[in-house]
Amino acid sequence: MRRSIVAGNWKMNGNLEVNAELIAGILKEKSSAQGIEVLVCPPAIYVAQVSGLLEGSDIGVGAQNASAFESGAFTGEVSLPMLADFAVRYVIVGHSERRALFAESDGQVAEKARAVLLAGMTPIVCVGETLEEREAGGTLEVVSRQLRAVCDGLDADQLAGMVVAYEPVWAIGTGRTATPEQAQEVHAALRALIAEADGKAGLEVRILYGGSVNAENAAQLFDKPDIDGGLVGGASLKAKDFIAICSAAA
Ligand code: G2H
Repeated sequence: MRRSIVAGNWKMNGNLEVNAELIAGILKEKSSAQGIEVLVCPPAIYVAQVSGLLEGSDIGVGAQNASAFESGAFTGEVSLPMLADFAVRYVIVGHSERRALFAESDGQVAEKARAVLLAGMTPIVCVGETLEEREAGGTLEVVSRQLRAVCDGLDADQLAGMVVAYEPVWAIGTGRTATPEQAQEVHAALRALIAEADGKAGLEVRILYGGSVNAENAAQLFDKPDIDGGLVGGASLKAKDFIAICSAAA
């Protein structure tokens, strides 16, 4: 039995006041979403604030990105040990916005995922195809290439311990969601790819769907056998919507 996860990816949104209100709202409503893992991923500068606000709760804190290097001359970067100081346990790696806007390659994403695992944290590895790639029939080839780059060289425990997020680029922030069937097809293929390397890891690894998940479409998506929760952007910025999505995964 895989435990579902719902992770809120705040992207570059929020401020001290808005974050405090959002966390208060989430904590107030959280009792309706039991039995799943819930986490929020604020911008790096607010990780300390949010971590403090969530202290003593069962909601985790994740980072949206991190350096693969431990320390040194990397201006502007945030390291994993720094994030660990603030109780961060999850790190999103390879989000399509990082790949497209900050030119992160499959190789860099793989290095980051490995560094997160070695730091004893959980990487949420994002994969997904563009609209052009989908229309050319290349979806499974693209996501398999992206995931294989990360999986190469990982042992069975590491494969089982990471989290994968399938986020079709054409569905991100567009209001256009993959149908549950489209998502399930890709999730099943991603699970099969991990199962090829290790059967048990294939069964255990959790695969989230991301891309315009909202309170209305979440239940149908999470109902699919290979969808173990969601990585939620826009809808994670409203406590009621976020908790409704969490409840749909519970
Ligand atoms: C996809 C998702 C969160 P949204 O990027 O990672 O964002 O739910 O706004 O499409």
